[in-house]
Amino acid sequence: RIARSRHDYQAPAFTIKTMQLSFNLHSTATRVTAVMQVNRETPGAALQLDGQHLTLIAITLDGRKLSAEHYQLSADGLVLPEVPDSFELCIETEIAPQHNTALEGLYMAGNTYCTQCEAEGFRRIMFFPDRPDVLCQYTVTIKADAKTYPYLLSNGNKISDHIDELGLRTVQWHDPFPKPCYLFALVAGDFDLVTDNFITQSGRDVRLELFVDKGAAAKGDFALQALKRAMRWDEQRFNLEYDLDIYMVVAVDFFNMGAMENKGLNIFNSKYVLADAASATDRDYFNIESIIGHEYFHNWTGNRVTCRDWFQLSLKEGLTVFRDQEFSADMGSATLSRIDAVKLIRSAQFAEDASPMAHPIRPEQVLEMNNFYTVTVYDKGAEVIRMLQTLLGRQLFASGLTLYLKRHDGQAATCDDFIRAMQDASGYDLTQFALWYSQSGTPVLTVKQQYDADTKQLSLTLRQETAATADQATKQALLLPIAVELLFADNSRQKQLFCLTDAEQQFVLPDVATEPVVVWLEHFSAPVKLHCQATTEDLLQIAAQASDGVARWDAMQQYWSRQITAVMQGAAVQTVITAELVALLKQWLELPAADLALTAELLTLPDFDTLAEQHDEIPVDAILSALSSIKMFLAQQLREAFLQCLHNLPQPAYRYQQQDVAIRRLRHLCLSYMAQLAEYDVVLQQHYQQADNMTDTIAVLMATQQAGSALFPQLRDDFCQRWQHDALVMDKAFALVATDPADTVFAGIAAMQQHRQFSWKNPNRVRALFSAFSMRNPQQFHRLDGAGYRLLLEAITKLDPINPQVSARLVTPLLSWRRFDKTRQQLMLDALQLLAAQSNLSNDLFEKVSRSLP
Ligand code: B3K
Ligand code: ZN
Repeated sequence: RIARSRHDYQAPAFTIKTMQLSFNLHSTATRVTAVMQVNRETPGAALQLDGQHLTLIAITLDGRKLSAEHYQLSADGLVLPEVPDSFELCIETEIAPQHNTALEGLYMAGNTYCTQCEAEGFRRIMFFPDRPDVLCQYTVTIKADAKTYPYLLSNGNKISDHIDELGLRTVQWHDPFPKPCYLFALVAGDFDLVTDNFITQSGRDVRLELFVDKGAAAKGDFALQALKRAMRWDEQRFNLEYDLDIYMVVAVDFFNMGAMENKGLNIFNSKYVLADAASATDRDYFNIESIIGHEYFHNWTGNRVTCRDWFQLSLKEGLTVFRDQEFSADMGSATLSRIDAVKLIRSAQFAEDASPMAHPIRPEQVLEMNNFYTVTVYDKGAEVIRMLQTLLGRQLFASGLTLYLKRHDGQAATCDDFIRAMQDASGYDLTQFALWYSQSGTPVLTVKQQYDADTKQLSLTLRQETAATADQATKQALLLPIAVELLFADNSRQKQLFCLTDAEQQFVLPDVATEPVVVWLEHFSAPVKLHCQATTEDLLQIAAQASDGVARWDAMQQYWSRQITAVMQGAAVQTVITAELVALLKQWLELPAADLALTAELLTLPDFDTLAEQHDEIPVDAILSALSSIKMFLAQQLREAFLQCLHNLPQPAYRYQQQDVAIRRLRHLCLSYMAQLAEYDVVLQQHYQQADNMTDTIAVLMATQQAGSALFPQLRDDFCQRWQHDALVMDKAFALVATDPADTVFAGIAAMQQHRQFSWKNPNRVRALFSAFSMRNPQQFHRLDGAGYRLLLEAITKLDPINPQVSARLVTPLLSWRRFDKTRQQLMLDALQLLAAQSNLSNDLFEKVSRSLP
């Protein structure tokens, strides 16, 4: 198995300008024909085409049929050693979509044919240079039975559609924009169609079509409205307008990830399209809006300008995540969406940086590209773009983006191209900043402040250090934008942005009348771990007064972390959670801030994963027990305050709307503490029974589950019973079973595997049961008898031959075995070694397992 290196890039030896691709659909014998105009770029080179799981039927070159001695066929492709400089190549293949359980290439999602080609799935459809820097114009013909497949879709504009006397439908599509093959898409099926239109800023009328399962039309409305908001937003914020006359979104039930930005024909996991109040939560609505936005924004950052090679993935993904985050911030609560993003970085991304899979946002070495659609490439990538905007300011940043898109329109570009455009548009020297693309690891930022009352000088000393990571031994100083707010005793405040460029630097502020409390890393201005000397009083003051809601939340996170650490080290809870703190929290609950959701966030303890990242060796049991005793203590101390707060808050009829989301968030926070106390069982039960929307229902279920309440099993069973016919809601039930911290979880998971909605072939189901268990049930996953690890091992073993992309995602928590105590290390290592010993391990799984073994 050969990994590829970023430095080995070579421009394509042949280019292909046009492609006529025809499909004669059949579940086990689909015929695919490609007619390509090929041109030589490198003298003397052989033509190499990627191809996997394909049956080759015929090849013709300039009309002459080639016999076997003219080409070499292998499991990975086709080589034609001697070809002219310019020629027409016609290839016919046969594939079996029905047997394609990897869900890459052309496959069947139930009765629907659909494709997923990114990163390297096109090679499962046709022999082709399956690399993002070969762009061509596609004309696609699809043939299928008209009755069974009323909709035959591909990219671009429909140019013909007819049905012959035998009932065979033939539809042709043409996409005028040259694109790499990873953006090709095809869908055939029967759907409910929801339509709308959008008038662009220049006055063009774009038809919007959303295809959903039969009977689900009403659940598509929110996604369609979100799409229109995204289209408007991109015009207003970045002056980017949609470029085709039609934009289609198809929701399918079998999908490896969230969605895919195929040109003009997005394919979505139905989980991120379908919603109504009864079956979707506030979180689902948020995700739908952000993913609809994300895929739409790719039309410019990804499609019009694509990546030269897959090492550049963050060029489109980091940038597009940043864009979708800005969109979400503008559509709802900027504070809440930023808090969510920061939580993800601090838990999952920091963990990845500390794992054997550590990589820079632009990876250096890849065996299986699908393994690099990571929280580092995506979310740390987005943080890097955000830092750029912070450094340049919104306006120069926008000019840089405009220049980048103009300069590279229609091209396959690199991260360096992006940085160069930003630099040229702004006049900033971004040489040091560019290190963020090549250096992995999480910098630790240590800050000190010193105030001299005589000279009125405030000195701030900043030190950065990045520890070695699995992939990189030595690290350099990065350019860190440090946003700071100074809070003075007289309630005045001052903002400042420092650029830290050295390992250690001192910034001296003159004329500072009194010593301020310093709010560091406002709005999480850089993705670092912060060490600062703030006292607990300082933290509480920041939590009460900082002007940035994220900074207020962050101060409380630091505060809670300290108290949790104290309890872990043996302090009694009642000495750590002081009467003053309880009084303050009471006050917050009695007079919640204008932003109710922020009040809820201030009272939410950091989660297990975030706390884990504060330790080199993760003290599983100590963290869990400190968390639960503090939670119980707070529930007891604030029992009336929670009840009162709950009663004081209105309970508006369900709408997904910012103020209402905030009310629900605070109500649910109260319920999560109240569930700790059996005396409130009646209140919780009532809430469950009266809930007329999924957000409230799930809140009670999660509160009782996490509290280990006796109510939980009965509510969960009721829920499963009620929703047994709805697969997407059953995913929530599967996850509720799998994240139950009780010992009975194993029996529960075993039973759920027999549920008629469960299928090993459906990634949503598998993730709902097994990712939920391994990533959100630390109590049971990390059991000292190893049962949790064994359960995951069995699932991965079963899944790998079916769907390697999903099995490789499942293995992630085991990779970090070095972070645990000796007993757990051994148990996790045993599981990994058993995996490694299996024959026919997929490349996906092999890469991760082999990187993690000693
Ligand atoms: N670009 C796709 C991800 C493809 C993942 C392939 N394993 C979705 C997105 O980021 O928008
Ligand atoms: Zn994306």
